[in-house]
Amino acid sequence: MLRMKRRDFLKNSTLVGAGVLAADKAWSLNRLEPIEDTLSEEYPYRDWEDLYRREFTWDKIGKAAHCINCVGNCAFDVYVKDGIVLREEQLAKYPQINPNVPDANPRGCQKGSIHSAAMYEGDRLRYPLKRVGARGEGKWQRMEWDEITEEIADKIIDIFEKHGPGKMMTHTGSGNLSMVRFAAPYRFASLVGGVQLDIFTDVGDLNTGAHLAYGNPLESFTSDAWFDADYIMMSLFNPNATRIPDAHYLWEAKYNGARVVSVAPDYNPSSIHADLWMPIKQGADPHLAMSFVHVIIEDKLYKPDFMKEQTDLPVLVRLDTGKMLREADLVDGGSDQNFYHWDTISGGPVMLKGSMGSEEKTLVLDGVDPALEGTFTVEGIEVTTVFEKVKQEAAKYAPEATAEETGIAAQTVRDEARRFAEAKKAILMLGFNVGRYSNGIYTGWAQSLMLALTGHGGKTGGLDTSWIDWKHIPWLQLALFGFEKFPRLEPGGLGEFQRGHMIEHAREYFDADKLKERVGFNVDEMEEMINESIGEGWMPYHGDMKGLISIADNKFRRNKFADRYRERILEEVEELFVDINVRMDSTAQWADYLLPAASHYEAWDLRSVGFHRFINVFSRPVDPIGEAKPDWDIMVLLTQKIQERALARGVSGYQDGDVSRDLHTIFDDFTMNGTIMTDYDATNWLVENSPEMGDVTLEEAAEKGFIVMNAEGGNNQPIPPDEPYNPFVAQTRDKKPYETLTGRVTFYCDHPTFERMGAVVPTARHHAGSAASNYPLSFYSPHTRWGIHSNWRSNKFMLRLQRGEPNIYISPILAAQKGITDGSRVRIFNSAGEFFAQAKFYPSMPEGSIMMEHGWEPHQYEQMKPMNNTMATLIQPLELAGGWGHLGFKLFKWNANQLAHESSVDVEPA
Ligand SMILES: Nc1nc2c(c(=O)[nH]1)N[C@H]1C(S)=C(S)[C@@H](COP(=O)(O)OP(=O)(O)OC[C@H]3O[C@@H](n4cnc5c(=O)[nH]c(N)nc54)[C@H](O)[C@@H]3O)O[C@H]1N2
Ligand SMILES: Nc1nc2c(c(=O)[nH]1)N[C@H]1C(S)=C(S)[C@@H](COP(=O)(O)OP(=O)(O)OC[C@H]3O[C@@H](n4cnc5c(=O)[nH]c(N)nc54)[C@H](O)[C@@H]3O)O[C@H]1N2
Ligand code: SF4
Ligand SMILES: [Mo]
Repeated sequence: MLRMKRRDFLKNSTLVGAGVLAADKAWSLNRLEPIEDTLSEEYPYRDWEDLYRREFTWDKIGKAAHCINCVGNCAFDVYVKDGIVLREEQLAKYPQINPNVPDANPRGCQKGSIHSAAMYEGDRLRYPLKRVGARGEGKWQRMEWDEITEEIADKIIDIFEKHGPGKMMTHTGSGNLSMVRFAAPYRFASLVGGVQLDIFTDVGDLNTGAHLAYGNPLESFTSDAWFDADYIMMSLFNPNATRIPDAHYLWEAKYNGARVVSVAPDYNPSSIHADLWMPIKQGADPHLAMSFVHVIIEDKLYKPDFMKEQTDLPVLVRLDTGKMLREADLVDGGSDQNFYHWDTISGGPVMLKGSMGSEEKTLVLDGVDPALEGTFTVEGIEVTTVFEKVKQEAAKYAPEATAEETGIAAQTVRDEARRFAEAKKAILMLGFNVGRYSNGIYTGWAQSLMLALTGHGGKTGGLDTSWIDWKHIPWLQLALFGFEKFPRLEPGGLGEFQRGHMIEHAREYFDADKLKERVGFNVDEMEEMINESIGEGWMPYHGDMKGLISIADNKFRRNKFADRYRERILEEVEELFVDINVRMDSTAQWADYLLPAASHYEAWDLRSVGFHRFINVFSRPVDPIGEAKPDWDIMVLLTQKIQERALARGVSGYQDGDVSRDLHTIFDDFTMNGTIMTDYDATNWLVENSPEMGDVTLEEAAEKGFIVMNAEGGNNQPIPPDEPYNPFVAQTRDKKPYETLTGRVTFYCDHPTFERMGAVVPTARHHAGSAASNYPLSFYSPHTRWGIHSNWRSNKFMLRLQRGEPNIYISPILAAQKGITDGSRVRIFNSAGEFFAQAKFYPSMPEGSIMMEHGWEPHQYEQMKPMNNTMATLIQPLELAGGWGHLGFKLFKWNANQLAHESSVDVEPA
């Protein structure tokens, strides 16, 4: 009887009904009753089983990747039913470009695979909202797009009218790394002259040491080029958590015979698979690298031919002034960008080819044999070589002398230096984490020296900087308004530091004398060098703003001295703060106006950022949720309203230096006179105009899910069709000069700031850490496996794979000293701030450091007190140098990082 009745009921039940039933214990037990013979004719009809039968049905499959800053860039199939995304699955159809190299399939990670759930969670923004309470109070009113964009447009025009151009920050953060999403706000910023910070340095990802050496920090390996390396050393890098779809090439390289070494203070998820883990003391990487250099020189493991041709090591340096010998020293009106070798064949000085001052753009030595060592006299001036200077400096760093500092036994360094030097192809992998240490520039520079001495460049190895700058001219044209008008670009770390008045907090936090001893400068000297750099025009800084349009940027989560930074910025942009975002993140929370953006699966787009040659296509599998719109369309609407209102108010525009800010034509300009109105139009325009995409149509590309970039995609050199991409082959094989002052890999910098810091050649400095302030524990905060920064941090699937709330990692030994047990609540504090978290035991943690993965949203912490409140920060003055060859403000290439690991804390049970 019961069975009959239930079956009748179930027949008419809805999904919700079935859920309610499932909650009823007695009934659910019956429903799950095993059926002995599942093939029998008597098999009862059980409606709930249909859920499973229909689970793998859908209306359509679209294509997408994820547009945020994860550097993975993986093509997905997106399954849609009734306008809702049901699930996603790795596409796994990339071609194998070479039969001897493993393919790129399947690409993906656990976060991308749950986006179909996350995109419908409670923090998703669905409607345009206007603040009705105080900022941050959480009181909002829904508005129509038409009304809200009109109100914002009027406020933008007001700011122009009251303050003139240059008072609007229109910053796009790292959440928009796909082409159309990135181009939209940049194009807007170009038209209005908005301030845009460099996103690399804003987050601390720029490998400035690599730029200093190679003149290009973004010329690196595709991940498949790791496969044929026979020596790989990873430092400040945890690819098993942070390069999930690419890491397999490392471990496949190991099967292919490579030795893989991990240098990290903790036994991180990548160290566990390495042949050797070097448990370095936190922040000691420059000392370790210089001890490698020491052994390479002492044991004569270096390769003179490579050094002579590819590096500045044989360039002549004056003994009297310490400056490089320049043409201007010898010839009236001579260039200060021409330099000399001492030619052992002719026994005299020879001017270099290939330097910035030289007409002949080649590294070919052509019968010249430059001396690497010795002192010489040129027209009465005593000179020596850069290599002599390097040797003098390296002499200080015998592995026996640095062992105390690095924690690495001298014999280990000696053994590894030999293995590294003798490798056929050696790669030094530096995680982005290197840019977040004040001494990261020293690490990158010294590691470049290790490589240059041993002839590792091009196909024989080099520095892996985790990013390749592919050549996408039309993309830049779209973003930068045809190169006719530009945003007001600004160094990221420096811009935040200045605008956030962080120097006041740094002065309060750091001990001046200890800081100077550790990093080579104190806060007053740093201030002097900041002012000098801005004053000399080496780095641009645009001063206080009146309005802020923030796009895909979680600045109030990310910045250091967090709460004080936020208070300061909100005070500054009193007149207008618009946030364009997919979800209510910790920045959106404080806005005056919130404009809801389309998420990964809801807009047309393309993405090439990542280290492979595939441009993934986003085919807008579903329409945006609620009233959300693609970022491109939002900008179109905004410019339309600005144009309308400017015309109605009789405002034509403003002269901004040489550029006119034509508010009365801004919509026509933005949309190319109404031809590029939507996300689809912009995507299509890129596919049609980009030579690196070949002659594929968007329809074909969307069907397939990706475009294989052709040879045109390489900036420095063509992408080889059937080989992995190795950096600087154009230099090592084809003898094209590097984009550096001398045209060579650079190890001498006689810029005044480098001289002042005693860093004219690669050397070692400490980071600030506990020895530069009054708290005993150094603190570092790398990236988490279970989120991309703040994205997906509150997703239920991600939370249940970990402790489910903000946690620190602590050595059990330290914990015992402090009376802290695993899983207990602790307070972490210093004079900059405090926060509460769960303690998680991590036996490989050094006893003198605390680690916490960054990216939890402030509102996930107790009392909304985030980790970044305890993060004191600095600026590395070397990264502010300019007016010297390849050193000077360059977007994504040279300017100052925001540093993350300089502070120290104490911890106690809470
Ligand atoms: N899952 C996931 N993947 C991501 C991201 C994410 O948030 N989540 N973010 C992406 C982005 S934008 C970035 S920048 C990258 C960051 O990813 P990575 O470049 O890998 O950098 P981190 O995770 O910051 O730090 C890596 C490792 O550095 C080690 N380390 C810390 N201090 C030192 C030190 O002083 N010396 C040495 N030798 N090692 C040290 C730690 O062991 C840590 O595991 O990841 C990208 N990928
Ligand atoms: N202490 C410490 N701090 C750090 C680091 C560290 O290691 N330690 N690492 C630093 C690094 S390397 C990085 S990269 C930064 C990252 O920090 P953030 O720059 O803050 O990065 P996200 O959390 O990715 O923020 C991007 C925002 O974009 C939004 N978004 C996503 N997709 C879209 C879209 O399609 N359209 C729009 N309009 N918005 C979108 C998301 O809601 C998200 O909040 O953090 C830095 N901060
Ligand atoms: S989040 Fe990044 S790594 Fe993960 S699947 Fe998406 S694109 Fe790939
Ligand atoms: Mo990053």
